[in-house]
Amino acid sequence: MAIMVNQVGYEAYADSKKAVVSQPGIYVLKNTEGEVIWQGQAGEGVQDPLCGETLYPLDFGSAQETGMYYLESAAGERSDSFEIGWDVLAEVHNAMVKALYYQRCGCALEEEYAGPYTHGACHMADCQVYGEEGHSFEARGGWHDAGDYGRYITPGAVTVGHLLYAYKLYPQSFRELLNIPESGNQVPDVLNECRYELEWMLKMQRKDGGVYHKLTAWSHAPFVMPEEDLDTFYAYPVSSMAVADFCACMALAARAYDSVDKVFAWRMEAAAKLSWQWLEKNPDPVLFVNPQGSNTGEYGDSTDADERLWAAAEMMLLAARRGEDRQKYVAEIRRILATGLNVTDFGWTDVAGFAALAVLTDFRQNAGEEIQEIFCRQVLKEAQRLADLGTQNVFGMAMEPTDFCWGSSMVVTNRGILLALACEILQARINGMSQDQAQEAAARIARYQEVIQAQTDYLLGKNITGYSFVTGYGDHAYRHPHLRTTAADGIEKPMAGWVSGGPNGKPGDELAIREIPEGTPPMKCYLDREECYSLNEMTIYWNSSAVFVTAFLRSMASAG
Ligand code: 9MR
Ligand code: ZN
Repeated sequence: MAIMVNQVGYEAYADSKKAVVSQPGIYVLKNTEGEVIWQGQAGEGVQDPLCGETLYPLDFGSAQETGMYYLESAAGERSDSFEIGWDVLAEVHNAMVKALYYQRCGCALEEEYAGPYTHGACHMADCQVYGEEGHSFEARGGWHDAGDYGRYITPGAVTVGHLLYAYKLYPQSFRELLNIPESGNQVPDVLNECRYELEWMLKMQRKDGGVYHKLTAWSHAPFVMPEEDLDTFYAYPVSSMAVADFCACMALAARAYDSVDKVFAWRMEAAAKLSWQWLEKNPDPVLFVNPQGSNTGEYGDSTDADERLWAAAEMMLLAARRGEDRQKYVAEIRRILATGLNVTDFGWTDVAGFAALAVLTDFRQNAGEEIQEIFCRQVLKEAQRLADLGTQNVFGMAMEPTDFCWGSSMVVTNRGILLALACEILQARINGMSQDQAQEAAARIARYQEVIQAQTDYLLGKNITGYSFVTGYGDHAYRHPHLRTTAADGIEKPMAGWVSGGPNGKPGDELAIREIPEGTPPMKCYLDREECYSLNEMTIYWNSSAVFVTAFLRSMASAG
């Protein structure tokens, strides 16, 4: 028996509020006093391909009074509690941004901002350039990538990318102060927090514009606090993915910080231009593989075309803003698009979706109509595919069984980003449409929003595991992330706001392989165990992707 709900809550105004239940029949919605507020029948059973069970959808959308509630079956089984309210995602959204603060490296975390999760300044020593004996430099700062203490350029750029595009599109979702050291300086805290990473990224650039792929130890540290990890950190060789992601991210940030801090924006612009020159001089991919025997994250890739596309798109926008010639960037975008590259993903392997975000949210249409159309067609086509996927499982999610991979939570939320982008495109065009077309577009927007909501409901507990995949949010939030600080700090509760990687149909760590029988349906391949890094780690970029989605939903809530 199970009643699966979004354990954080549902927007009061929403006409549809969805749960999934394992038994057919009548359900009631009760408030904290136990009064019945709503009563209704579960829908028809669905043999669900994601979790392998027959389950029933339950929609209690007509319940719109704000308060705390739970659902109850005729047999008396209760769901976790949840809120019906206004802007119900505000807190979890802010916590997911704030969580990045806890990953700050090269400084101490003070009680004033970190509560009990303080630690001393970590990873303060200069790093060695791998393979260049005697060459070391100062590269303090940035965020620890994940449960490990490594810092890597490509995932860092992706994290900042998610956040800056989200901020650009939904600034009203980033108004609250997060109690970080810079809070109250008149700069939105999301920009304050991103700057911590950007300053570090700048240090990772060589004088020739090349950017070191990553800064890690040779092997992952044991489960110790970060200031106890005194291992040598190496700057690993330059990769063209790192250079291009760096270039894109700096160009994007140069625009984003222009009105906030001109000097900082100028530094980033100069850095972006330098890396662009490197890319021009090095047209062939310079891929990255870990040296034999080193076990820290690889973030390998088989192509750098998507990274170069993102760089070209952002350099084009920067040039346009400065009134400089943008033709060479446009030409590069055209060249890469002509290879038939997909432009719908927003992860560290495939960043081409960021180029789509850049180009399609540029209302001056600097890329020109033809390029604009190529991006647009792909994004809308993918959005429709995802919406159709959402009719094929009881959770209403845009997921197929094979999508539950390492870090499946980001597949879930990146699809939310794609759908949000499709909504933007349709919304921007609606005024020029005939009435029929406009009606159809409005229906599609509504449908995409529904799927984005389903992705979010899943993350916050409406899934077969019954866990909310965000620490601290929900009656049954997961509690044991694979995270060195949490493992070592002796505090029982992890800090709030970390998104778990989530179910992984191909478990990749020893414990998960041992405990999860082969053939287990993918959504069930999850354990809330610290050891399970292939199921239950957290990363900066899984958080930032989720932040984009909650920023979108919050903006809907304030518009609705
Ligand atoms: O997020 C990465 C995931 O997509 C890969 O499948 C996995 C194995 O290569 O690596 C993940 O990234 C890890 C990185 O290499 C090191 N820091 C922790 C990351 C999350 O597990
Ligand atoms: Zn550190």
